[in-house]
Amino acid sequence: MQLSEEIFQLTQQHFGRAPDQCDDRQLYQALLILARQRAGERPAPTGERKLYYFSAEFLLGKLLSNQLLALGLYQPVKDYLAGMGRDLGVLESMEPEPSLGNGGLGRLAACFLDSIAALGLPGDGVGLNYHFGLFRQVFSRCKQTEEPDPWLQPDGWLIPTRRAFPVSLGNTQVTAVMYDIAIPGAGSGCANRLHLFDLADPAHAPWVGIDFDKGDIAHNLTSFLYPDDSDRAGRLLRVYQQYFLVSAGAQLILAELEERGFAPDTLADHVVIQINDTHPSMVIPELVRLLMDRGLTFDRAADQVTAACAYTNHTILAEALETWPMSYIQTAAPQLVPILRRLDQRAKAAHPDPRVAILDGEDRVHMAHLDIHYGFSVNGVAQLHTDILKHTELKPFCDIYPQKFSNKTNGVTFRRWLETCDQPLVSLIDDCIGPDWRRDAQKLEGLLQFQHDPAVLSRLLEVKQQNKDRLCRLLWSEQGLDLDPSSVFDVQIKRFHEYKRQQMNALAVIHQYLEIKAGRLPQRPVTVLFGGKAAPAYVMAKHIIHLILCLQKLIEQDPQVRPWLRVAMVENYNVTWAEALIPACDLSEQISLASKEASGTGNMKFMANGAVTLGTMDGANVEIAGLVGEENIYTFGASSDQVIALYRDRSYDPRACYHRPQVERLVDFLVSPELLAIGDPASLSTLWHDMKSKDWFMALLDVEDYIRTKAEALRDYECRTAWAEKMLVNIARSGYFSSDRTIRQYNEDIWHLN
Ligand code: Z2T
Repeated sequence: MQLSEEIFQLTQQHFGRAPDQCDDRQLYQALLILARQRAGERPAPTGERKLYYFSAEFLLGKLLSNQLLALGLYQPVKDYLAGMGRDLGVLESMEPEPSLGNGGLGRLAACFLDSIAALGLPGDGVGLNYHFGLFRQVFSRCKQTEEPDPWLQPDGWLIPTRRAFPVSLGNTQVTAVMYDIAIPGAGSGCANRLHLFDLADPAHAPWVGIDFDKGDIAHNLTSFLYPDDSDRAGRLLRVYQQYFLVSAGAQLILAELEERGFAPDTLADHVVIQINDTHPSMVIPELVRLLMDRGLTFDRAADQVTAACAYTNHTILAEALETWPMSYIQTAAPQLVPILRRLDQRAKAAHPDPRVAILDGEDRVHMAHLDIHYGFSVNGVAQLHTDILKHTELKPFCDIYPQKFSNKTNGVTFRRWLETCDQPLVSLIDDCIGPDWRRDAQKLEGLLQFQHDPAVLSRLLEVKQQNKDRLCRLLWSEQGLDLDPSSVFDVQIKRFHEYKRQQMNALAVIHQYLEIKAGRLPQRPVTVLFGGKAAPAYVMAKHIIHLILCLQKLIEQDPQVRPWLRVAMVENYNVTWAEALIPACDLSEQISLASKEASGTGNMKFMANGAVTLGTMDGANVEIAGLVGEENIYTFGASSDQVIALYRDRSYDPRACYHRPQVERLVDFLVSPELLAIGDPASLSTLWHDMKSKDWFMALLDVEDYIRTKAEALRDYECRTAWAEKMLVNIARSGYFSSDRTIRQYNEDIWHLN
């Protein structure tokens, strides 16, 4: 059937009217149903082995464009709508964004599902159907407040299934029911599934703030996503959630294994489980338990599970490493306790070194240790991160199991992060090198032959300007911010965390402010854009947000500074905002303390959209620098080796850095009369004290080099042709960071599917 006919039938059937009589919501709904049907009908990829990607988070973002693109319907639908004077972008704004993740880890899982399907590999996601996604951020009196995010719609993307599994949680029996989201692969003709488990008939409790542990488990189990990024929520409900996820997921694996006609003791031949950080690590003891129920001995069960499970580490931050008191597991999943004790004893018998113990002297379970002993693969997410794991953080394990360790540098799906979010740039790329880069992002290197082509370079600058104009219109209509599209857009968007050092960027803003006050004007106005959420309980991160919102207000009120410097913090930063912000960015801020950002993935998205990076030699920035060369990136700051030595020797001295004259006046501005008149004195002075005396993530160590390097970048920006060359080289070299490449590597080295 013709596309237009099919849409006509759908709107007739659901709304009793022709498409051109439908409002935006009805038309959106018709397209959703069309995509859901088409994707649902696609066959699964075939193969003897199947991947299950276990993750507590899948940060999908809006799905309509993405699904249409994978189904080959994106351009046809756009053309069809254009013929009616309608716009896909407008329809998609009807869609609530499924924010079932915190940040990088959850978004990585979503990019991976997209690539696994596009490569035609048999692999499904396994996660939880949170009824409330990550909280909605609202600013009130220059502070973050949190509101619930009910994202579920009556007739949305979820496909109910007949699968249901019993799960015993402590002394209550509950039923896990399974919902699916179809994940069609672009160009592969098949579709995988994201399985989201939920409680059957929960009587859902209303929003009760952030204290999820109050109230009873059966009501709250799949209500909320824990809002912690690179941080651990040591809460009992989290253990319940994790166990519910892995028990249902493990039962699904064994049911499908049986349906495929394979015996339980061949698990490892037919199944590979990728464990996305330690949140789903209890799948290991749960599978051992279920295999023993099916007649395997403990040792054979443990061997099968070890040969089927692979673990990805996403951070070296100590506060993020999960260790659960055995008493919590005793409460939430007592059936796992004897299994965990036996797994621990078996590991201790082979490896008595207490540094590699699963159970420590305080009867806490070290989840990462469990994964490393009882998995066949351990990977980091960027080369530097993997090196630090092997040589520092996990060295004792690497000495025992050197062959288990490998690097898999993260990647992002270019279908979302270039093809659908930056259409002006896509047209330019297509005009230069044709469409083949869609299949193989490395082909973007073909752009290098235009590095000195004035026509291409000036078109590239025009594309960036168009994207900045579009962002300005959006920020004006959605948030009442009126920005200057001719200013330089300097963008830092990511979760608020001290190690990511938004506070250091704020100090650079203060520097620029004081320069303007002193009559030293920049060559061109600068707009410093921020976006990101702080975990509700992360007090210091909230102080940093407060500082930025105060600076924004201060400058808005200052007619001397406002024409030259603006600060704009986007409210409720999410995937949808990222899709508008990234194409509009000139300077990409990636300024984490070296060694602390495992990889970063925003850095890759910015690069692909023609932003130039201002960053430390941390995470994947190191690989970006290697690909583009030093003339096409601005790096600064202490190296990871230096930082690691400073921590090891406890020799970082924030007071000494503070007393450098240029630094002291920036830090002291936090408690200046101007700022105290705007903000909360208690919040600002707490941050001021912390910066001077603790500064755990060493913002004052790098701040001078940072300010100097940013000034250099802004000077270079004025030579527009030279800057456009940098943009072009960044786009051309970004193909390495396609998640299609990452997934090929996972498959070749770890999964061995097909
Ligand atoms: C997260 O987003 C990341 C690490 C975590 O460690 C937890 C969460 Cl929710 C437990 C991020 C890293 O911070 C980032 O560097 C990395 O790019 C991303 O995971 C994906 O690997």
